[in-house]
Amino acid sequence: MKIDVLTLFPAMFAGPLDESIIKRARLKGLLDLTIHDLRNWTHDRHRTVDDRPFGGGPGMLLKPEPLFEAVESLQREKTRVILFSPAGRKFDQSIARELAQQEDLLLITGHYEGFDERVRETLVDEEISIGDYVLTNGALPAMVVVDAVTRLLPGALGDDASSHDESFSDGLLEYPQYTRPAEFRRMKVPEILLSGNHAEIEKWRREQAKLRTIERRPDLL
Ligand code: 4GT
Repeated sequence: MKIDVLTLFPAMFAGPLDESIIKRARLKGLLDLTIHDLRNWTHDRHRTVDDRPFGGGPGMLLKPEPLFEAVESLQREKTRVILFSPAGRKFDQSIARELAQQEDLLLITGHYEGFDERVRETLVDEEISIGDYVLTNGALPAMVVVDAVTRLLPGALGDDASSHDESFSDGLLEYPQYTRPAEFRRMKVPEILLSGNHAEIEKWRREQAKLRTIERRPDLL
């Protein structure tokens, strides 16, 4: 899968996407990720990307020209163009699954107070929010989406983790898990997990997952 990111802060992306599973997916060629500096599509001496809103009011907006030129130069036949903003569709695992099916994503991250509305109207296929809170810019949301999507690409996870994900996509929270030692500071691992009875362990885990979901996230049920 190819993902292009348009940002004013390319340096923010160094680090988080160069570690662990994402790093491996890139090395394996599963993910072809390129970070682009939006200022590369400006033409003035100051590389201006923002301007004041018509009608007055506080703050600055991303002006349309660099964004249009950038998207037009980067987009290919099947590119899905995604804009990050608090006004977007709320990101979740089903959107991640849907995006993981695409060949080509172009992620636009904002800054300042937002975008010229014409960007939304004609340049963008879909607007996504990662949750109901306000951030200084869209770089972190873009990284969240790249991470969630990349781990779903076939071959990105080890076999253990991917089959686990499968069994957990029943929409429940994770059941409690333990590793050694069986007793730690007088806290004991539930007896059932040490029993070797796999049918009973499965049953216990499903029960625990349900209880936890009812208690913490009834909205998921
Ligand atoms: C929050 C989100 C987002 C921002 C979110 C344009 C000005 C948007 C700054 C940017 N805040 N972007 N995508 N919850 N802030 O997804």
